[in-house]
Amino acid sequence: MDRILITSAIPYINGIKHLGNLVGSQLPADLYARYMRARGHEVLFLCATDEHGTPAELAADRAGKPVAEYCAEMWAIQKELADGFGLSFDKYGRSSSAQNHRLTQHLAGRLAEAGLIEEVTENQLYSGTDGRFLPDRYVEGTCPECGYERARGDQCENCTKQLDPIDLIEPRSAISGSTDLEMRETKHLYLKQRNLRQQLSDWIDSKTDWPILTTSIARKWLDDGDGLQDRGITRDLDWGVPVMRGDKPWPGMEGKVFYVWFDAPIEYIACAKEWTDGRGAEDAEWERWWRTDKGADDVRYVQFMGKDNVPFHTLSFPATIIGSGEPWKLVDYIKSFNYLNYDGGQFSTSLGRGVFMDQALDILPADYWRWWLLSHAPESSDSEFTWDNFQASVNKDLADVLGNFVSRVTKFCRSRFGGTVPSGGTPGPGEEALIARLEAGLKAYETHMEAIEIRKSAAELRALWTAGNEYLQAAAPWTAYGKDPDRAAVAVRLALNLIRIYAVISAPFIPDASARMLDALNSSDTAWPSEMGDALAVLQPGHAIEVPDMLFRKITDDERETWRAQFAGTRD
Ligand code: B3M
Ligand code: ZN
Repeated sequence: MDRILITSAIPYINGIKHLGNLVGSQLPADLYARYMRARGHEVLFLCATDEHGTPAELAADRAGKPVAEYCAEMWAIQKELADGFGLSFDKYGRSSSAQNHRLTQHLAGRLAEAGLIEEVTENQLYSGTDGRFLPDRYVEGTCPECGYERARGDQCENCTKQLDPIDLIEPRSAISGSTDLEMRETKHLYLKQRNLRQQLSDWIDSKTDWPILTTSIARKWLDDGDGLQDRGITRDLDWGVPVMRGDKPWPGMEGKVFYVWFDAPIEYIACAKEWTDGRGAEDAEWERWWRTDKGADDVRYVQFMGKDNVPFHTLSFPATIIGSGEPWKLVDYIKSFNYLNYDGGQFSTSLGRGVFMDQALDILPADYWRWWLLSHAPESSDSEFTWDNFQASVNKDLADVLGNFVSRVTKFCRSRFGGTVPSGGTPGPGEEALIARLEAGLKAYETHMEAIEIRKSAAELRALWTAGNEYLQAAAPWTAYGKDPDRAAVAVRLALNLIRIYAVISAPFIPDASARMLDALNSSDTAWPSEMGDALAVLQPGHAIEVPDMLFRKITDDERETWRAQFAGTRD
């Protein structure tokens, strides 16, 4: 049994996430967590809301609420939606937690002691109209790297380049749109990342098994020359973690807070402490996941994120961890994702374009979305959500293949065998051929799941469902029943057991439907089918089953068109 620590990039607090956000980190992380638990490993799966920085302040402003109140409300909403999608976090924390405040201040203190912090007096954009400094997202303008016109002061969404507001061409205030910006002097702390360049470079080079998407982005910023500049880790903002050197004031830094990208990844660690503190458990319990001097050496740590987050996780956060000189666990594997597009364009939070998590659950159960999103995860390139494709996948994979199998088998069992697993007959060549196919398919599925190859995993799972259907079609127990009831009994017994196997192996993708399948079988046996022959004998003759309500319904053409129109424009 292994121990696996899994974190998903923590979503910004500012509003409900769209399906592109969901498939870019939280959902695949959940798939992996569920799979690893199902295989008997010990898993700690953490996520949280990212509550600091300009996104939170700007959104609270727009909502006309104090930012703390806004964050508390949005946390509850995001948590409820995460539950609605079946995201099985062990803890859904908050980057604004006391735990994260303390740890962020502690790590900053450690970095200062290690000589890795520099105080820099610099010029920052100041808006006379707004009467304040404009850090990060408070400024928008044209990206100096790629020319994208709506680049934000912290990063260009288009080319992923990390930016400073003063890098932007034709900068304007995101609050007022005002362009009468001036430079004013202010003092900030800089993390001397350049001192750690060689260590980071060697570390990235040692990760030969990482996805190319991850390492290519990391190497790009390391090799670019300007990729690993020292970075300002404080801001002139009200909301955030107050700048302190451990638990001591930091002279000259009064009234300033740490930069959101400094404290957000630290929440991965602090969240584990929230997890134990919330239950009154000992620190040792979370430390064995995070501190290599307390057992975390045996942990495999896997992170999930969209490609725009990769520089922060391959360079900035490791710089904090390594620079602290403390024995914190470094990530072992980073699974990153391209973007999911929406029906001929981009999902857009600011424009409200696409389907958002709350809207998705309003129209269909989570499993429909989970299946489509995961089976079309933007792994090797960007992928696109279209209503035609969504309808086709749901109707075919879920309704026609899996749902139909379950319905036919259970109904036939009820009508011909009194709703109990039939006895009699012995397996023949048809059954043997199916078992061989299932064994090979399951092996492939496991290999892909372990490698976090999500589309390939989904394709294998679908192939396993199809194999059962084809067997059933060929065995045709409804025809066999008349002349050879034992033949029919063999097929139905096998097929009922196959439903249990499907429930177990499909649960990481479609947990609700899987639970309903097990319910219908009156079984709570979730043992992984490591030995196919044994797994096909779990439900013994005489065991009573029920016919479940329809597992998956089909999406009609009318619905498809209604939804296409409904989600074409802007939200609300
Ligand atoms: N909140 C960006 C995002 O949601 C950011 C991730 C933080 S991970 C530590 O894409
Ligand atoms: Zn750009």
